[in-house]
Amino acid sequence: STTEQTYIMIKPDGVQRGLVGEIIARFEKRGFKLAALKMETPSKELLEKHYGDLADKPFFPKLVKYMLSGPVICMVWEGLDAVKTGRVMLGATNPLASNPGTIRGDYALQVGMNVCHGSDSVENAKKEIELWFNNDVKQYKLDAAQWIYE
Ligand code: YYY
Ligand code: MG
Repeated sequence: STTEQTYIMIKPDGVQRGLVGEIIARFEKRGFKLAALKMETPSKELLEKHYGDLADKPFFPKLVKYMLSGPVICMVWEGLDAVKTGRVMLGATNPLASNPGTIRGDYALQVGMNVCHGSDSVENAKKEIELWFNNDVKQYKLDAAQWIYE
């Protein structure tokens, strides 16, 4: 649906490497509507909740440490098939397998520093938007929508 929302986060390496504008621009230019945006220095507890499904993985402690290494940019993007399309725009989890033209395929080399996060299902997007934004997302009409949706 055209009101589907996804949670997209620029990780600490993306912020440090000056990729914030580039990543935002890709979602804007694609036609998605920005519904929420903030910079955050998340707590360990918040990150452990966000990545709760991965708590048993061997890379989990390293992942949390990396995510604590600097501020992140938190966003909600809305539009047609936003969750699936967002994942396609991010590229495969391991940047070595990400296609050129994707964010990870253009800007990253290793899985432990893959620049960005995107929700992997509508259900998880809802959970992540509640976790990171307490559901405080803006509602407004994107005037450009008449030139994006047929
Ligand atoms: O959703 P996505 O970020 O593409 O991958 P997940 O399987 O949810 O893993 C989350 C995060 O964990 C991934 O973006 C990098 C990191 N990670 C890792 O460091 N090493 C792995 N072998 C797998 C994932
Ligand atoms: Mg994931």
